[in-house]
Amino acid sequence: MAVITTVEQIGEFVGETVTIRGWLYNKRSSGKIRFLQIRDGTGTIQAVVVKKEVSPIAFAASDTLTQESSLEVTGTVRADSRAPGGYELMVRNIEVIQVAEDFPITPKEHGPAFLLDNRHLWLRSAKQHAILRIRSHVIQAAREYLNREGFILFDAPILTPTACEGTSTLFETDYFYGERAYLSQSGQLYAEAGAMAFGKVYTLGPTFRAEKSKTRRHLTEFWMLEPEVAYAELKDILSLAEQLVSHLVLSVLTHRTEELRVLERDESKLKSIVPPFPRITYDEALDILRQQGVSHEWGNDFGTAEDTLISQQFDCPVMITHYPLTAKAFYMKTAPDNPDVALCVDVLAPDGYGEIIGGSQREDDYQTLLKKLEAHKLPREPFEWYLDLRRYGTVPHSGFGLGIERTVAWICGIRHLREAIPFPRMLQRIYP
Ligand code: NSS
Repeated sequence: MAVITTVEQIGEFVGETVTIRGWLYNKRSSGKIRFLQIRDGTGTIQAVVVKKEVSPIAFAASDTLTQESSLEVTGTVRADSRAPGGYELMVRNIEVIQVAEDFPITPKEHGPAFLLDNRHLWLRSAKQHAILRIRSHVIQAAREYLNREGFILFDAPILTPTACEGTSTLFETDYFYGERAYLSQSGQLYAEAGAMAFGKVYTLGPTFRAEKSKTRRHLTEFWMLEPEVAYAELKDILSLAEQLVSHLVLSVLTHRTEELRVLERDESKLKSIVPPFPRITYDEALDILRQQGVSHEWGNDFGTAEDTLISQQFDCPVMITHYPLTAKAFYMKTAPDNPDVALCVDVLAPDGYGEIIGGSQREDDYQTLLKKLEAHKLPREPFEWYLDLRRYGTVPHSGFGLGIERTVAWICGIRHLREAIPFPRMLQRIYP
């Protein structure tokens, strides 16, 4: 019996006979040789089937194999610098598990609607595979960074009695005994309770926005990473944000080079993502827009178009602070030197990618928070527990939310968020 291994590990077995379990990605033939591209989830390798070196049954099998047929291939590992990945498998035997039906996704071009209808199969293609491996790595690197910095993972609930980010994008559902429940827009409010209990916490989970907008930057279900820190002011989370983001980029550059190559990502652009990131205020961002010939009324938040224009002016993520209070959520702390602006930050990824992080210092004074709830026409009762955090040992505290899909899309250099999550949920899509 040959050792069972993976394409990723195959370099450890040069000269030995191993078995790879996978699927046929592609094949071509030349006389008495068949070249099978086998993918096994960890990578792809070329398996060379020479007629006189395998049984007639195995050789015949290599001819019947269709795209995505499942198979186990046993062969000798050969190092070959010309082969993609650096290794080839000289086949001794082929065990066919299933000859697949005609696979709908062929190497030819398909439209996005067709690909999205077949998302469950599209996941197997090289580009999607690379993006989702980078996504997995980004999450792993984020956890690694925050754990190292002494943060505690603090899972927030998904079913909640209140809105965190305004009532216009709430998914509502029936709860028991006539109560309503809402799918969480953000774990933040709960993370604040966590920060008062543990000092430094983070939540990581799915969040929901009933966004009626049909842009390439909006999903109705997306994942957010939300660090929250007690005794931290705005300036403290600005440095946390730039340290975290540059760690994520550096980690992908170091550990996911093959995937970045598949995506043809310009790595030099990622290599220039080093702290400190430029910091500007909302007012300075307005000046940039004005220089670009765009007039934007003071008081309104920036939309996709403004974010794109501003972030095109920078090679590094830019941190925009001090937005008008009117543009932001109820929980943000007012700047001590200007009653009209919030101690908050949006981080925009460069090259027009736009917002990847939103965060702030939180209002920590009981009376002021009460007034802010009223000003935003939010009911007091479901927020009593949140007000308690200001009754029992309140301290300055701050945090932010990093959108996983926005960050992954930017690092991968892909245009649309829908490819940065295994099964995207959008205005007009909930299948598959
Ligand atoms: O609305 S945010 O700007 N901020 C919050 O939710 C805070 N409560 C986070 C916090 O302070 N703990 O969203 C944060 C990020 C934003 O920068 C995007 O990267 C991402 O979440 N985000 C989205 N990604 C995909 N689709 C949609 N619809 C979306 N909305 C926000």
